[in-house]
Amino acid sequence: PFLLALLTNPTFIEGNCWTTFIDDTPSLFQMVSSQNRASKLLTYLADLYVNGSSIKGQIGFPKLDTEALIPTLHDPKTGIAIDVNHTPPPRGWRQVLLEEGPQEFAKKIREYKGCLITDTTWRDAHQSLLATRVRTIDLLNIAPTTAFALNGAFSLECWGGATFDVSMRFLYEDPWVRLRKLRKLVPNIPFQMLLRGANGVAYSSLPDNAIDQFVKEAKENGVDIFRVFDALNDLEQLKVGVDAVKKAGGVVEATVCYSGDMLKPGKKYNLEYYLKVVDEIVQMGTHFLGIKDMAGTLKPAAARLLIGEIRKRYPDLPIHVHTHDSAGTGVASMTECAKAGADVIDAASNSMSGLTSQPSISAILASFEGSINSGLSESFVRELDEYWAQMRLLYSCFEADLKGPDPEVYSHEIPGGQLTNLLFQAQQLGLGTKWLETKKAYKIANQILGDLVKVTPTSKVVGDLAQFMVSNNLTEEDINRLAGELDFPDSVLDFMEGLMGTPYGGFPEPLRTNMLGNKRQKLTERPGLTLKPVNFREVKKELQSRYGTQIDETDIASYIMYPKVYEAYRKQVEKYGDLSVLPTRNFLKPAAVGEEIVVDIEQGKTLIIKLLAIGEISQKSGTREVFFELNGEMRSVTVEDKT
Ligand code: 3PY
Ligand code: ZN
Repeated sequence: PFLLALLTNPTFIEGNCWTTFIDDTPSLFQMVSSQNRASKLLTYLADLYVNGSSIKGQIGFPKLDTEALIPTLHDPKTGIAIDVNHTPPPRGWRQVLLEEGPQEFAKKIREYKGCLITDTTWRDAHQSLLATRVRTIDLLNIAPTTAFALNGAFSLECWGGATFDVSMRFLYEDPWVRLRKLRKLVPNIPFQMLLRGANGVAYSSLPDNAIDQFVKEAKENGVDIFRVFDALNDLEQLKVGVDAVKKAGGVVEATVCYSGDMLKPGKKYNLEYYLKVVDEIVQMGTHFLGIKDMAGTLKPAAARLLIGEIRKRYPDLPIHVHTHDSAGTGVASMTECAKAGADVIDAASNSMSGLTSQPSISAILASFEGSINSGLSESFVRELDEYWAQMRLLYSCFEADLKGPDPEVYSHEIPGGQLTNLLFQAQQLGLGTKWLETKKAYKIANQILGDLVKVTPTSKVVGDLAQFMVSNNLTEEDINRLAGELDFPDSVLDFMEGLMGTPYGGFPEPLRTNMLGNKRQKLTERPGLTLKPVNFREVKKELQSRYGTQIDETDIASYIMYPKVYEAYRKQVEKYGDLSVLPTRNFLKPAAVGEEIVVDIEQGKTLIIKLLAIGEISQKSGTREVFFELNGEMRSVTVEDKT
């Protein structure tokens, strides 16, 4: 391709060539690189046509068969349309944060007369409803409109949690690029991420310096507010994350995870327990207190009591509450929180709300009406949601297909994100008919493990044990009796070893001793104290030797968090190039012969691709040649037919 670029260059053709021509004509290299990119993209499209989608979890195709329309916002007072692409977004809370720093920002939020909203649509809502599959391109397309419509929001939760590994693992995208690009388009609303304390965004603890480096990069690339939690409310583990955010200069939202219904008699996690954890978090030092109701089991009466008691104890402490609408009580509970003194609550765009996601923003605004200010415009929220209604159709092939609220959540306590995931896995494993059994087993597995606070990664431990019990037909008695013989899932052994910290009330014994046998040790202190610190220089050298010199700090962070996932992601990029530019319909659904696909591979550079024909399978190599028209020129690529 380089030779072709050289031979077709007008200056070269005219013979006006000088000795440094190649060095002085960088466009030659750009041309080669864009031709390479185009070839890789064609390889993906050909592969998709011949072999079908390889995106894990996809069932069927998007129900949206057209390009999504970007809604127009209208000034609520004048009714005049706003040109969001040519008007800078108004000042928001991020300006307060940037100008006055985290401490003053927190103080101003506490002083705000009302209760502000965090919109979770870009993270937890699609994590909970659409298997975290929403792609960067679809967030970027709506980002300028969002910057206007949600200008008064406390934050946009847009990063962390499962979005980090899913984007590399299943969408072949770099999560850091997503963050940077969104940041450019939304300068006015604070960005919020979910950090799993000493586990970073992974499933068990990492060395402390890995958490520090990750958080520093997250802050530098655009995250403002860090909701830091530990899945066991283990404060030593939580502190690792909190300290990392403090060092990076971010806004700390140290969080207590709320598990089950605290008003149930005999509950291990009761009001007294939560107040004690809150006291310790306050001692640790935080800008905001997060309350994380990951399963949606915080009923309105409990919400009133819990937030009311914390407010009485700490009148100046800003409180931010997160919930899921799994049982259908999200709006009522969040309204109670606001009335009891919460400063911020979480909600999602209407079409991305309800069920295992967060409650709907419009429903919250309606229930606040007349008594609580939210800082948001109801008409903007509805206009913005026109986009998400289309996205729900575009990503229909990842719907878990839950039909309604699950009041049983008060009993099984499965977190929102996991509920849809487990249902989906149960279906995939052929346990679909055993879904009810899985839920029952989850409850039993939780009891076997000593009644844990269940959220990533401990919810995965309980879920894995539950699935293990269902697929092997094991009872509680079997688990206890055969603990030394059974081949338990790794996550269960990791938990028992102590790699996720220490549960409140200690580990279940003698089960722990019997399960670990002499296969694994028992950690007696937090994992970070014994894990070997990362040698970043070594990691960088290693990655550069494999992938070239363009490796930067964010690549290093991704690799440390998920080494295997990062390697697989790089392989995909090597084969297909940057797929994040491909419209989602064309990413998930094979093009029809004659269909035109328009791809903006970079600003001002558009590829117009048309699938022309598919060749016969070669009996010798098992491959097919696929013919395209690319910006008017014929191109073909050969791919293996795996069908
Ligand atoms: C995550 O850790 O990804 C969660 O969403 C926990 O609720
Ligand atoms: Zn959540």
